[in-house]
Amino acid sequence: MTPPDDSRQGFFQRLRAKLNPPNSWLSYDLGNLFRGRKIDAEILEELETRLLGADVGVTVTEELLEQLRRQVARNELADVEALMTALREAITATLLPVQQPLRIDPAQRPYVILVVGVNGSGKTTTIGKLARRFTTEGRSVLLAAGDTFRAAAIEQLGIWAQRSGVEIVAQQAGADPGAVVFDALSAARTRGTEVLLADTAGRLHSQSHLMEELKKVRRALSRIEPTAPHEVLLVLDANQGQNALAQAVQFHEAIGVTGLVLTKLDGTARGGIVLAIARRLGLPIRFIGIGEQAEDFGEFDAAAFARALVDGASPAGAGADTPDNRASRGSAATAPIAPAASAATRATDISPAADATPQATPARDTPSKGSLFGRWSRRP
Ligand SMILES: Nc1nc2c(ncn2[C@@H]2O[C@H](COP(=O)(O)OP(=O)(O)OP(=O)(O)O)[C@@H](O)[C@H]2O)c(=O)[nH]1
Ligand SMILES: [Mg+2]
Repeated sequence: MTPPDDSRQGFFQRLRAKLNPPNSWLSYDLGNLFRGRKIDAEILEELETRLLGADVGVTVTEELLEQLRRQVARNELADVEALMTALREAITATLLPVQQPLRIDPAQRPYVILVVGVNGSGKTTTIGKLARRFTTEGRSVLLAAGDTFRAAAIEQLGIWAQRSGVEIVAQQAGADPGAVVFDALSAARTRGTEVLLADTAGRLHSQSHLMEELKKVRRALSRIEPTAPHEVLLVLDANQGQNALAQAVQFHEAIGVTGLVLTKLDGTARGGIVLAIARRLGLPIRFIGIGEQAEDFGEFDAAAFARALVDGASPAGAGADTPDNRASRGSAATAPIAPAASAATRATDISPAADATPQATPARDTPSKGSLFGRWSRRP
């Protein structure tokens, strides 16, 4: 297994390489094509198209464009480079309010984190990554196998538990998830565990009976500890674009979300959805996932994210990948990255260990991305 990359710098370099590979969809060629030109309507229009294509959404795109137009009118932006800097700053400003890291309150022991989301969004993987993160920080961790529905879910969580040397509380498949988390919280209390991470089965936000079940899980926790869960972490797959936004709205309405994790930002052309989510919901974005391994995970940082989005990978960033990293991610450091496995195509029943190589799936983003690039490359 690759050792965890706890260097913050290393994570952000990989974020740049993965979120927005060298031929980035947002700023690709913008500098070269319009080099030396004054900012005009055509350039702004192209930028608008790209922002919308990246799922930034109409509202935020208009806000960003309006601000840039005002700066152009004030003659503050001399060239495309200045425009890119201004865009980066405007994106950072949009994201800053939701840059609120998760802080484990030592007064709450165990600090209970309930992890929810639709099928395949990355809940169990996120729990594995969090378990690694917390144990690396020296905290004691217990996992609750609250997904009693999907075949092999308990085993999958068990493998992650093993990797971090933490224990897991589980019952047989089909058991009442409320009973599992109840037992797990009791055990964590008895043992004096610092963090309890509770997995749940994936469910569609539109399935009201399953949302009711989630409320029951929540109530089971608060029967033991009225303040629990202390964090309800909603895991969203960034590839889902605007649909992730709809999920967030409905999960939040149903059970009250306190933090978000955006996964699969590696290789998605829809990273702009982070802006739409930030602006629309204002919920703290705690972490982002940029791959399947434990180290492909980090705290959300508004400025770093904006830089990754606008600048893409610098040669230094791509070069920072170790041979190990490159091996485990295919040709990530040298070639555009294939879109992450989607819920529909992933092999649900294989363990994360067997699952380490990102799966290339038919690129549902490719047509628009391709045509955008095609349009660019045809220009003089
Ligand atoms: N590329 C990439 N893959 C990820 C990321 N996070 C999770 N995955 C993969 O996405 C797939 C689904 O992850 P899970 O953690 O099983 O998702 P889940 O939400 O627990 O799924 P259900 O329990 O079925 O609802 C697995 O193949 C993971 O390895 C990420 O940040 N990037
Ligand atoms: Mg799961």
